[in-house]
Amino acid sequence: MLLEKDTILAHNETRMHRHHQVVAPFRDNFEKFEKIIELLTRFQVAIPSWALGTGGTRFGRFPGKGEPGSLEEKLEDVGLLHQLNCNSGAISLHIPWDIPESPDRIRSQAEALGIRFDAVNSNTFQDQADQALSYKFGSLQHVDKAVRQQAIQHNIEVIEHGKALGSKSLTVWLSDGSCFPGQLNFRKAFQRTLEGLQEIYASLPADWKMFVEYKAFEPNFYSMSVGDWGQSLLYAQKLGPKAFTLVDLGHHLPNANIEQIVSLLLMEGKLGGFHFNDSKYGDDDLTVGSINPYQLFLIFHELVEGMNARGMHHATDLGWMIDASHNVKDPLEDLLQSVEAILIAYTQALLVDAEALSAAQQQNDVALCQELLQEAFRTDVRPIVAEARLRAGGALQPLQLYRESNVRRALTGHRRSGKLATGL
Ligand code: LRH
Ligand code: MN
Ligand code: MN
Repeated sequence: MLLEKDTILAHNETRMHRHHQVVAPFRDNFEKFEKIIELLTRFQVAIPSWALGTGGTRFGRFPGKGEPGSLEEKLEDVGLLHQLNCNSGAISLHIPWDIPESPDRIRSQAEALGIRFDAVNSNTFQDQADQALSYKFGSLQHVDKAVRQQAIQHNIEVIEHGKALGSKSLTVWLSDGSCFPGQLNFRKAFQRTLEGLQEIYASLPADWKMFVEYKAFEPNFYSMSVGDWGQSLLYAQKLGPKAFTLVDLGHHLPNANIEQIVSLLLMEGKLGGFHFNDSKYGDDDLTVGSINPYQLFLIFHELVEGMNARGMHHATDLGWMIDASHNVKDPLEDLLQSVEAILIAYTQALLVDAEALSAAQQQNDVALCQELLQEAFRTDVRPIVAEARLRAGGALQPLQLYRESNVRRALTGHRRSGKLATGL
């Protein structure tokens, strides 16, 4: 469901006076302001298809109403988000949850909505109904070659689906690992996994990237075969130039210094992309910026510093995606909040006086270093983010407009199922 253009215009009109007041101080530094607006307009954050419905935990799921039941409906929802904020112009699909019946039709629907297909994700962490062999004891690490072959074949099929839609990357997240000491020979598990990844890598088209996502624990609780950035980097280095490490913010042990990880991966040219979310305890998959916005800012500071140092394009040289789950909020509201949090952190990072910071570092002026970072972090940049949206044709206040327009009620009226096709 898309909104009428006039609805957005009317919404903006009623807020325009106030907006001009709050954005005015930022216009003083005209050049910097315009540069930031341009960067924000280009910055697109992909929405994962599986975040469009209510998630749940292993204890239960409380589905909301009007959630998408088909790939077409998932695209519709991303189209609406993108219409509201002009920064959600991509969707990331998960196979087999999102196998398109007609790739051409899906492609033209996406095109009409201004949405491109981000990374395609494989799934060897669940057994599917028509599957010959089980992944209970792993997929690419499995001791049985036939299971490994099945997982390799699945990933190759995922690449084929991605090709048909115009995706340019494959994300592999493996739940492989062990639950108890002694269950697994770590070295052999690594080698088997590497061999499998190598076969998949060999099937990648020339202009594709492969993202190796790591996770410290869960569903395996003693070891994970891609458990941290070191292991992911090892795989990526051994695989070749098209392989990169993917950082999911929720996949670290508590208090990990993610910004330092980001900086070093960038330095090595091996950072591929992000799964944004927030967490307090583990892989909580909470709304981006809801728990630790300072950490998010520090990560973006390293991204901006490192990407500028390497001459990289902020918008296109890394994969940007949300990977969150919504148990108690309307998923679309939650996603609007997440995208906003990402843009705020990005804008704050763009405000950091990089030259002054570098000089202060050189002088070991620790207090000034902190001042410079916090000066940017404590700036309320929401007017800048809103101005970028306004110029792109979006809403000054996307979440408010979503609510005022009673979108969820309308969707509930014409969608039958409340069950997201994820099999979860
Ligand atoms: C599991 C997970 C992971 C993947 C996604 C498909 O932790 O959330 O982050 O990217 O499932
Ligand atoms: Mn993830
Ligand atoms: Mn996760």
